[in-house]
Amino acid sequence: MTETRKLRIAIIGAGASGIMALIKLREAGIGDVTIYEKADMLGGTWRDNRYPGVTCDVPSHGYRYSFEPNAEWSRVCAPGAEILDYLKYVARKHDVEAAIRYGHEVVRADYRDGKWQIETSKGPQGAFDAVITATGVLHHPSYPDIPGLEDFAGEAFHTSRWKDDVDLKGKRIGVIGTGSTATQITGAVVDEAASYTLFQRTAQWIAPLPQGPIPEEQKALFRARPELMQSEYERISHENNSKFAAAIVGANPRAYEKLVEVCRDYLETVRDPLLRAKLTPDYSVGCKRLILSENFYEAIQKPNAELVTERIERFEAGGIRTADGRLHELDVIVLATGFNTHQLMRPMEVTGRNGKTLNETWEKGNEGYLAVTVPGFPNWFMIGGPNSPIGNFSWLLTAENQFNFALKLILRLRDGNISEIAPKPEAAKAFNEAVRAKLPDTVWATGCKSWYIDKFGNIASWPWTFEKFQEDMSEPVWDDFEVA
Ligand code: N01
Repeated sequence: MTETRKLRIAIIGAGASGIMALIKLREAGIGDVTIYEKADMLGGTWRDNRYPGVTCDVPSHGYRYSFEPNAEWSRVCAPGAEILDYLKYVARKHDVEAAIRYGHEVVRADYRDGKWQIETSKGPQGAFDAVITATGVLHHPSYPDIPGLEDFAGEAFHTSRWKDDVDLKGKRIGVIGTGSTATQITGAVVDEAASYTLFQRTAQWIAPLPQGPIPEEQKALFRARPELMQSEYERISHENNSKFAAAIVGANPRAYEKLVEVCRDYLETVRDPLLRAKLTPDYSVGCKRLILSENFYEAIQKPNAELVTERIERFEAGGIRTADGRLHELDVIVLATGFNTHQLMRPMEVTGRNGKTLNETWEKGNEGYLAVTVPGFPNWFMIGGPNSPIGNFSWLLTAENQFNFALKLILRLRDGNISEIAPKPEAAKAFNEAVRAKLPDTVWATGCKSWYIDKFGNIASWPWTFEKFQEDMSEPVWDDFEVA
């Protein structure tokens, strides 16, 4: 006879994915859920990244939970603070805060006797039937391996550790890096700086981003006719998934050609041929995550701005010394040097069945099964696990798809007379072989250094179309799982 068990579930992380997971678990009738969050506020990446100019580069009406439309977005692409407010609003509406334990960093998770024993920075938290990790991908700041930072006499900080008390007005500002973060900062601060120096190691492809305020009439229309807002959500998701995502994995060559053309045309708007040459990448469009910007080229052409491509040798008390011997005198240094993307939920110590740790399992690169589960780690479900679709499209949509897949497995635990479920090692092996076989078709494998590929050559992202991802997430292949 089938019995319904009362499950106790831990979610790790109160960012966009963790909030969504809690809401959906409750909807499914699973109420004994705790979210452990190491910070003292929810919001994840949108809490941590509050640098000037922080904006989502996915259009606002496509960057929201499927179940929480929002007619009030102020701009075509929402500023980070507005997304954080949206997450807070959704959390309030669904009474999420009551389930969050702030200031609890999960340090250990041990699978013993069919349960996960969770320990946080505040001590043991007891046994859980299942764990959902919602710890984000772009989370651990990466600091440059350049000597002398401690010698610098001014202010220096990473973009995700922004110092709000540092006034940038009239300062000599240096920014290291030319990723999405640095380009957004450039547009936002160049005008108030006495001088603005951008240190570029690798040029980036940039596509122009349609931006601007959403007119009041459109907001009113969306309030009055939510079905139109829904169509807009579906249109943006479709555009991103069938065109952009497909172009990157080699499934839509026409969309890819168009993307290349748009980027080249945008680069042509740089007037000075020398500067244009410096800004011209020597690899394929999309190999590194594409940058979308409304104003980067315009900003870097301002008279007080300089693009430095000489290699940085070291930091000194007065600024940054480049390999040509020049000292770039600075008051503030911003490290827009990205994130350790392959670390995922670690340094948390996770020990699965038979005492094998996640660190041991992932010694030669992160691998799972369909990005959500890992063999040997029963009842452990990842939102944002290895090979999740990560790119220029809505993370919220990816997270919801992954959670819906995990929920089907969790419901089996609840209703299926079983106490553990994990992917079969051979199923995971086949999945990872397929990932490796598909990688050469993608633009990420065309020869560039990017955070998509780890030091072993493994791809962190999903190498197929987003449609295939949605299809794979729609129903588990039950034969690929072992149960106890
Ligand atoms: O980081 P990055 P990011 N010396 O890793 C350079 C998301 N995001 O924070 O290319 C000199 O892209 C490095 O140079 P190189 C988005 O997914 C989203 O900008 O390695 N330079 C590179 O230029 C994005 O992809 C939004 O040669 C050094 C830069 O630092 C991801 O976050 C907005 C260096 C790092 O670029 C990360 O973006 C912002 C060194 N030692 C971010 N070390 C949205 O709009 C590193 N660099 C949604």
